[in-house]
Amino acid sequence: MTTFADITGRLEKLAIEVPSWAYGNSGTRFKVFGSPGTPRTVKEKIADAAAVHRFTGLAPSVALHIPWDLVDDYAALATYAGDHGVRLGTVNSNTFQDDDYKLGSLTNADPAVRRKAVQHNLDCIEVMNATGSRDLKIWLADGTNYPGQADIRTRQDWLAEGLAEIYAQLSDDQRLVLEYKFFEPAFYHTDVPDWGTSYVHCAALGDRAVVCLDTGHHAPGTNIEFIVAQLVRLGKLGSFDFNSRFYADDDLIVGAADPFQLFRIMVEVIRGGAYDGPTPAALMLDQCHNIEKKIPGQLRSVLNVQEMVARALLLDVDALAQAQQAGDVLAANQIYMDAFYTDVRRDLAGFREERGLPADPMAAYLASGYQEQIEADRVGGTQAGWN
Ligand code: PSV
Ligand code: MN
Repeated sequence: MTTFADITGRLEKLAIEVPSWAYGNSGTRFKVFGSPGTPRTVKEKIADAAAVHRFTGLAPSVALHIPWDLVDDYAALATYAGDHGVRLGTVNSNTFQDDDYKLGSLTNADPAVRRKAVQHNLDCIEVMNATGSRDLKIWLADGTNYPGQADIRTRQDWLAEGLAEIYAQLSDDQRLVLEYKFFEPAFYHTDVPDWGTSYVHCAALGDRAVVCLDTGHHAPGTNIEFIVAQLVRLGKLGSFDFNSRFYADDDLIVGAADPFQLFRIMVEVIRGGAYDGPTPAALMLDQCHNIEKKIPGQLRSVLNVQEMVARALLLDVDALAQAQQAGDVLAANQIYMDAFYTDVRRDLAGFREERGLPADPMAAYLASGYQEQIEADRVGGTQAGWN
């Protein structure tokens, strides 16, 4: 039997990276609703991310998206983050919003566009050098809408060439993280649609190229924890973009749609040594808060991850291994489900209090006046969003 007291040391190691864009406005293709208090600047986004960390102790770093988070001086931005108790994390390149990229970026048939896309990623590496960030995360919107529109095989070759040029520019302690997504915005084929394609390119690049698994980027019914197990086994699971979905890439609060799936994923992460073992994966969020308040949305997200990590750590792995070895199907399943059904909320409240954090971070945030303050202060200017 594993008790809560047995897991606190491991639970303390939980660190979740929050996305800067979660604090800005986002929406659907139908409407982006603004909301009072939304940051106008990158610094205001970082201040909000720092609030999430202050109330939870769970979110020590913030991912940037370039050019959404363009500033003149990234070293100064890193200092600003440090002064607020957080650091700058993954740098996400963005080759999906410029008109030149309509028919693709790293896979565009026009060599000048391919060059531009490579150069943008090299510029992002310069940002990483200034901020001290380890990871360059690449997600490509590249793909086609109609069969025959492009030579899907040649595009793989262009992709490999472009990635190799970018990879060559990384320093020894930096990583290239390649995200995949099965469709959207392209509707027929996507150039990096699945973990296998991402893996193939990362394997060709080298040890410091790893896969990013965004939980919203699979067809319905996909067994995501199997992909996790496989990538961890191969030493290629670099990071997660956590969110949840009911239908497609919904980018909802992680754990909202299917807490059990989050539990199953975390079991495999821990099992493979990708939580606190030799091959840690970065646990990041990639979410949009279209209708809920953004800071509470992020608080709920990191707390949901903490809750499922605690339950996954409680899994009695020795008893499970015995039942599995004995071929005892139902006993093994019961041991697994017992961990999932363990209510850890009271223990987590005590765990937080012992560490000088509020027992209920959401209630503490709502009572703190921070939300009212930013709503009063942030008047005028242009609210940040996907631009
Ligand atoms: C694409 O859908 C994606 O998951 C990528 O990570 C992007 O960078 C991000 O969303 C933007 O929200
Ligand atoms: Mn993502």
